[in-house]
Amino acid sequence: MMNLEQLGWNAHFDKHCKPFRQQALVAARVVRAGGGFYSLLNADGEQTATLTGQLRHASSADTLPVVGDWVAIDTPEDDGIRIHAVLPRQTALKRAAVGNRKGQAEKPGVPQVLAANVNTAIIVSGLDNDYNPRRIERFLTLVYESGAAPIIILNKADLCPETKARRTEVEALAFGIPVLVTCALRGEGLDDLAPHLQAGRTLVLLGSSGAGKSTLLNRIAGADYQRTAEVSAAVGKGTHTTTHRELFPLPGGALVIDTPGLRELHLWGESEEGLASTFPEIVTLARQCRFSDCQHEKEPGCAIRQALLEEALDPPRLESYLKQREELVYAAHRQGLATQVAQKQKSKVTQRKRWRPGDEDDQ
Ligand SMILES: Nc1nc2c(ncn2[C@@H]2O[C@H](COP(=O)(O)OP(=O)(O)OP(=O)(O)O)[C@@H](O)[C@H]2O)c(=O)[nH]1
Ligand SMILES: [Mg+2]
Ligand SMILES: [Zn+2]
Repeated sequence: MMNLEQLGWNAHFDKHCKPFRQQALVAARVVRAGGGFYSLLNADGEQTATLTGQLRHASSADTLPVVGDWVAIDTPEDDGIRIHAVLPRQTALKRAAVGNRKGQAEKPGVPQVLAANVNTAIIVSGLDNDYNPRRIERFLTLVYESGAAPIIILNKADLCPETKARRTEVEALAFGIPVLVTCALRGEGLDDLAPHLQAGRTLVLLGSSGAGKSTLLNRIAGADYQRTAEVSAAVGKGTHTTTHRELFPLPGGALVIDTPGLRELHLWGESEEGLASTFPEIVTLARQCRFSDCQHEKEPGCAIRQALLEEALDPPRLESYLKQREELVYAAHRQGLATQVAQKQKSKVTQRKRWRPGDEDDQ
């Protein structure tokens, strides 16, 4: 049986759980969510719970429980265990929501929370056709914005004749965060992960389908926790083998969340801090522009355009920065609209078909 500390519990959650303890509620961690049901772990083992009507109706999609969340639950009664509240998150990985399967319009301004309370996010990139530095930069912004610490894993070293060059290229955009080159299939290159796998630490595996996330999980765990499958030879892409996010307590004590490869990653952010962390050299340059609101287009005294001329800055890197910034500005705009819509709707009592927890997976 695991105690709460082994599941990642700490003083932050303890403090925020106090009012719930007074209502005789106890804490548990969400390990899986889907179809309105939540699998939870605490000292009593694994249990399944649903939301109280109050929580379901009061919450928007981004405040409902997700994998990694700590929740306050009641004791089982005839209708099972119910989740009364989500404890404030220490970190949250969010992306702009994509339209759901039924093709319904996306809800403006509500991000999708991929996972919560993650200490370390492992960005996995295959060194085969999957390799794409621009995509790594997108994941970096997502992770920085979440508050978790990123690590980059370049996997499938066995399939790449130029691992050294690619490592150097990725190190240049990583600005000191760890870059590991691994072969998950043979279990090579994973030693440097050990310091991040301490007991009670939560990690998440992010990356495209087929990059080898589940293979890495199985390697680190030392057992086959997750199914893995060949990358399609025809299109060189993964087949979306993992279909839902799930948290696995490993024998060594760390907690690892495996995720399905994301088809689309549209950025979401409440600030530009994540962006600034991913592109520190561009932020530094921009501070040297003559005008503080320089758009780096035609203004005189633009340090960024000067750096391009001097080949001190790679054009694709700047493009990547500008594209991410545009997405973040758009997300902020939608968030503003959503706030207006929410205020208008408050007066109406519309209970039409609701978003259901679990509808959010890519599969
Ligand atoms: N050659 C080689 N193949 C690998 C390596 N790591 C994983 N693979 C293979 O790549 C394929 C995809 O691996 P998965 O672990 O299922 O990929 P995933 O990232 O979990 O994919 P999704 O669950 O679809 O998101 C499998 O056939 C693995 O055996 C590696 O280091 N080298
Ligand atoms: Mg997988
Ligand atoms: Zn400029």
